[in-house]
Amino acid sequence: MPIHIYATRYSPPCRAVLMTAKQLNIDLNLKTIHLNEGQHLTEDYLKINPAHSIPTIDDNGFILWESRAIMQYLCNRYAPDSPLYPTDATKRALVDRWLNFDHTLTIAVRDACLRPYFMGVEPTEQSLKVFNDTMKLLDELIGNKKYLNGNHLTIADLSVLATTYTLKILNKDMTPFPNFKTWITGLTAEFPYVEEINKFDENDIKSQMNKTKTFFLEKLSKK
Ligand SMILES: N[C@@H](CCC(=O)N[C@@H](CS)C(=O)NCC(=O)O)C(=O)O
Repeated sequence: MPIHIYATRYSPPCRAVLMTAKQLNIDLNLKTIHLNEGQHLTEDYLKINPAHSIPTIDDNGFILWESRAIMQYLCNRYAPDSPLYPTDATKRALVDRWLNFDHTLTIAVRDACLRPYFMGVEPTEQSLKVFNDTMKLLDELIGNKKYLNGNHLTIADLSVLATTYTLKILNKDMTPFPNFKTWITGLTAEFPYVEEINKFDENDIKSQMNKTKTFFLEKLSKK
C-alpha cells in the first residue's frame, strides 16, 4: 500500500514533507487538497485531521498530521539509520532545535510575506521588523555552513528551506541575508527536487494569490 499524502505544493509544510520523501526515496500518493476551494474543511477531511491543516499522511491506516512530526516519522520508520535525522542524541537535539525554530520563522514569513500577497492583509511595521530580525538571526546562524548542522543534510534543512523558499517565490531581495542566499542557492543546485517541488511559474502563483484572496474574503463576509 502506498503512503497517501493530503497536500498541495502551494503549502510550505507540505513541500517540506514532499522533499523528505524524495530524499528518502519514498513514493507518496498525492491526494491534492485545494485550500482555496475549502477542501480542508469537508466533513471527510476533518475526520482524519480535526485541525483542518495540510499536510496529513495515511500510512496503511496510520494517520499523522503536522509536517515536522511526519518528517520525523518517515525517517524513524523507513530510514532509521539515515543521517537525515541522526540517531545520536546530541545531533538529533540540534536538528530538533532547528525544527522548533522553524515555527518562529514560519510566523515571521507568514505575517510579512504570505498574508500580504495571498490574503491582501497589509503587513504591520511590527511584522516587518520581526521578519527582518528573524531572517538576520537565521543568516548569522547559517554562517558559512553548507547545511544547517554542518556536514550533512538533515530534515532541518528541508523544513527551513520550504519555509524560506517563499522569499524566492515572491522575488524578495535576499541581499541583506548573504549567508542565507548562499545556503539556499547551494541546496537548490545540489538537489534537483528542490526546484521540482518548490518552484512555480509566475502566472501560476498570481492566479493562486487571486483565488486565495477571493476565498478568504468570501469566508470573512459570511462571518
Ligand atoms: N504546523 C502545521 C501547519 C500546517 C498549516 O498551517 N498548513 C496550512 C497551509 S500552509 C493550512 O493547512 N492552512 C489551512 C488551515 O489551517 O485551515 C504543519 O507544519 O503541518
